[in-house]
Amino acid sequence: MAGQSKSRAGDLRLWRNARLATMAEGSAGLGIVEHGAVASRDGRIVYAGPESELPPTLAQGVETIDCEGRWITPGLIDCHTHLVHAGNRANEFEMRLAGSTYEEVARAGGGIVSSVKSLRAASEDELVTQSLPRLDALIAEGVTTVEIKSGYGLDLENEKKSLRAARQLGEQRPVTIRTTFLGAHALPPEAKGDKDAFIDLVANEILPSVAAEGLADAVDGFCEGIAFSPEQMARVFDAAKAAGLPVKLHADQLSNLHGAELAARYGALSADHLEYTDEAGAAAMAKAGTVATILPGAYYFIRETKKPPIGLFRQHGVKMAVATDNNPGTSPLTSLLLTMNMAATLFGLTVDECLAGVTREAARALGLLGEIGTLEAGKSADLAIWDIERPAELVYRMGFNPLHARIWRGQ
Ligand code: DI6
Ligand code: FE
Repeated sequence: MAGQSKSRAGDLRLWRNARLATMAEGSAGLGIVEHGAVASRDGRIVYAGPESELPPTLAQGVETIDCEGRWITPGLIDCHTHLVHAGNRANEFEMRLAGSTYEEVARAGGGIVSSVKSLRAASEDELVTQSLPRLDALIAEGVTTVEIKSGYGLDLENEKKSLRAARQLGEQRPVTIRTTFLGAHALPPEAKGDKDAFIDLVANEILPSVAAEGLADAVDGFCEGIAFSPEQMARVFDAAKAAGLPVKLHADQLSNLHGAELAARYGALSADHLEYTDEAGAAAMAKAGTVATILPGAYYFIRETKKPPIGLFRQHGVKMAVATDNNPGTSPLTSLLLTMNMAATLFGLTVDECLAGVTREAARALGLLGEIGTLEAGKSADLAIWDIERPAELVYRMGFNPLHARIWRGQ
């Protein structure tokens, strides 16, 4: 995994006198342990459970941190961001305040394409410099893993530049970065309206080259009227499969093109947004084990009124992740805590669903459930320690950060 070299080996650490929300699968609710302890060795959890049952070998001569009754959750995971971008689109925000819709702005030459212009003009180092404050805002709230998509380069050189900048962010901060190649995000100006030719370029040239250099951990696309059709996305997914990369999809955000079913058909890790997904889509996702990534920041910011079918997801047993979708056009949001509040207030997710959505289910949406997302022996010792009385406070507040400490790979 990228950045593995940052973790230091050898040390045994113990956090005791804590309340744990282990988020372990199969345990009821949040997997709460009232008088708990977590021990880590070489950056991995070796014990998480009742302090009274801590193996004596883990309690002696180790660096011990008294948590004074604070809560420990898994480090938070933002599983859907476009965090590497240049400039901002506050001007389009003003246009929309004056009455234009997101689609109208996009069709008028603004939208994603204007961010493409800015990104192409920026160097890799400038991209890192501009993106670090956004990453730092997430980290300050206990985030230990961030997924970052490309998709503002839209040619070989600039897509690679974005993904390298994302990898660099992971070298500069104590955080795990997962990169996703989003070449099929929008049509660049030089494609002159020919979506099929551009998809050929993405599927046959850019994607294989990005994959060969190991720059992407997954492949994503934007399946939408203003972007690419399900048939076009399927060509990109076939190329991803050939390159051995898992897929995800921006699906059914502004209309129902049956993106959820397409994602499920390809065994996608996740389908994301999903405001317009219908029951057939939810059923297909459940069957395929595709996670529904809920992005309330974009829903809020573009003043969408159609809500994702949370009831159908519950009914069919679709797992739900919650993420910021941090991007300059539809979700300039860098708070995963506020995102949870939005998921609860706007979409009616429960506190337990919100917390699972930024830990266990976000890990699942990245294909990393074996590594992160719960407090269980064997996983990376990524922890967030909170100054709260009950877990609901993490969802309830708006704009307040109760993080006491953040541990990444045991440090
Ligand atoms: N859906 C979104 O909400 C973002 N990308 C996408 O496919 C928007 C990206 C942008 O407007 O810059
Ligand atoms: Fe997105």
